[in-house]
Amino acid sequence: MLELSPLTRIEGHLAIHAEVEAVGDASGPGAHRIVRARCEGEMFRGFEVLLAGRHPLDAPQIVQRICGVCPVAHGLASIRAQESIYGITPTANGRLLRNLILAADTLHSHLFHFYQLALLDYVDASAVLRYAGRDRALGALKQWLETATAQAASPAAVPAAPFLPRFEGRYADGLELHWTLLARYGEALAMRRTAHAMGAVFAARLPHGASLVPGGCTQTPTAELVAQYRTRLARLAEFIERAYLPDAIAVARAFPQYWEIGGGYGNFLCFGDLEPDGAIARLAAPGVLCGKTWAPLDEQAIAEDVASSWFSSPSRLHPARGQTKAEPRKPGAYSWLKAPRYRGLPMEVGPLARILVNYHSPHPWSGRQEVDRVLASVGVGPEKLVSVMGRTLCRAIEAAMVARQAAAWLAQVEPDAPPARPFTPRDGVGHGLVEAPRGALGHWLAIKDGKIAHYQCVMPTTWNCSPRDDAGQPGPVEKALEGLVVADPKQPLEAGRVVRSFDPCLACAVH
Ligand code: NFE
Ligand code: MG
Repeated sequence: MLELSPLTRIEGHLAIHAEVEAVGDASGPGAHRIVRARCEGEMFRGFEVLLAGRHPLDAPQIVQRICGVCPVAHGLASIRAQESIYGITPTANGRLLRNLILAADTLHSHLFHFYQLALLDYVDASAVLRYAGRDRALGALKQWLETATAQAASPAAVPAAPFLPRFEGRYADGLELHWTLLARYGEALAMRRTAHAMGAVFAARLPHGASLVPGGCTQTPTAELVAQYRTRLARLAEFIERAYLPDAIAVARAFPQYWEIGGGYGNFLCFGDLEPDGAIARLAAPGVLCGKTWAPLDEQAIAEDVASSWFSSPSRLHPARGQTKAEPRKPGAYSWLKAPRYRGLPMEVGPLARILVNYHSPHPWSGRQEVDRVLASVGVGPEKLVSVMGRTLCRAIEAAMVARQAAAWLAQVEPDAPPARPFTPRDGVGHGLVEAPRGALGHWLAIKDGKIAHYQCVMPTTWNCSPRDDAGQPGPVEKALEGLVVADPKQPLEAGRVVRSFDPCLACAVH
């Protein structure tokens, strides 16, 4: 057995259990291959249950508490669901301000994933110790690492996070990468703070914004606020171009074998990042991609299976009819995640899905050249993107695109023009689809007698980390782990790289 439990450096509580078989000496004396993997979401939260009976206008605030990393996406999904019921659309300013708040949230999330969560799968903090003294700027980091190492070596000591302990295994060769990237760990934290401050210019506060409402946004965009956002965005854009994108390319160059690893099904789903509006460009349009076959999105084709999930509610329901009845003793179940499927198929969602769906779409897409340019600089073609490195690099490419698009949206904001339009709440059924940092997110809502009668969410990580469905098909992460060779199942560094390339958030996934 191979166990990653708990899997650290993700959000929420995830355990990976995998059956392995020995593969012989060609891949190393202790090497094993994963035959079958299980992705286990270990916690139940119950947001869908607690929303029932509440006032719909409370929902955007409550659902933002599902997560501290992607709250804006939840707030927007809830608001769009209500707008579809109230028969309203946001004002032009409202739409732009909401895009700008979501852009800030996406940038903080992508930076956080690369520098604080995934990076330590590739760089080795102990390399800095071995070559101590070469760079004065790293003096404080070195001193901290030495203390941490001494503590970790003592049996009584608490292991020192975040750099130690870590799995033994093959990290990047050569010192420069470790050196540069570890030094950026702290700088990226400051950038993440800048992204939050940028979103808060129009959201009043973040992570959980206070200004998102049906009809737009409550914050009137004065010229001064626009300037405040612009200053922070310039700082972030500079960091992404100088550090994030080049660093992601450097990791891709250092680990070329990960273009071949962790692909999974090759099925991708994208909800599209904005409501359609002729005047406002969108970054990613909706669509579905299976292999190289693109198709338009059909929201009615979504259903959630629960054969392997701790729920006694019926299986294969569309979320507009979905139910959440927890059954922790259900035989055969192994996860608190349901298994969302699209026409019965497991689908991957996230930055890679957004980019591939749009790259292969029959409609023109402005990001295509950028993707080709970055891939040419690494020397691989788009067919290699369905891999661990593809996910990692697409997240960085997307961050650069989001920063540029945010500048374009900011330029369209009309200072002092109305950020929202009035509306009258009414009963009905609706849904709101959003592209959250981790992928396609949907909220389905019914309002009766002025109260929430039905609320179902299908989260990005629920798609990616789903367990086996009613037909026995593994979820996308489970599939991506199948066939993976690990040098030592007791130090499953390679499996961590595969799972973290999806940037899982189990807090969202179990909601
Ligand atoms: Ni908790 Fe989230 C994003 C959403 S993941 S981070 O992005 O929705 O399921
Ligand atoms: Mg749900």
